[in-house]
Amino acid sequence: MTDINYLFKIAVVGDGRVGKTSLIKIFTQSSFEKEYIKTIGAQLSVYIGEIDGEKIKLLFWDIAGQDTFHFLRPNFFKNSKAAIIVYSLEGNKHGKQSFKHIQNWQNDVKKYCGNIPVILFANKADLLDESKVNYNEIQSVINENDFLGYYITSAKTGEGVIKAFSAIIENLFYKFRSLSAEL
Ligand code: G3D
Ligand code: MG
Repeated sequence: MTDINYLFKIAVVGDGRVGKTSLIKIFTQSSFEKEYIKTIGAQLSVYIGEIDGEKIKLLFWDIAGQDTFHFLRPNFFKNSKAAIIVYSLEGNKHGKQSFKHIQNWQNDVKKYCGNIPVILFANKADLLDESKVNYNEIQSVINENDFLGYYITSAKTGEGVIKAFSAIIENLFYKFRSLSAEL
């Protein structure tokens, strides 16, 4: 633990069943489900990696249930340095709803975390023909909310997953490294 140079908490939000837990699992290969799900309705996964020779540790917090979660939001979001909003590209009602709800999730992030970097994952790409992806629609949500960007991912095939997580991690790392250089 003592050799960790940077420690960041990242909140992962989005509607139920859009693939949050599956995506995190691919990236971190680890999770500590049980005790946290029982106590605060969220799952913690840990990732340890290295950028430019510096060791970083990431704590991904991912909502487990949707209903009881309401009361626990402040704790869930507390001290998050970045957020990932996930929605599903599925063409069915569930997918469309999850896109509409991006704004609600972003409102929560703003309310509890202020102006932290947010990135959007458009997941379940394997269920939608690429020609059917409405890039303009995604881009307007990105622009309206000042998100860092979006990544098309599939937790099933692994497409885009590492690249998407790396984007948010690098953003945090370079931001905090330059902050600590100023001290
Ligand atoms: P959540 O954590 O956001 O609630 P989960 O979502 O990660 O639990 O995923 C919900 C379901 O969607 C799971 O199905 C999971 O396997 C599936 N899933 C997640 N990501 C993808 C993806 O990119 N493509 C496809 N096709 N399915 C995905 P099951 O049936 O295993 O419960
Ligand atoms: Mg989950």
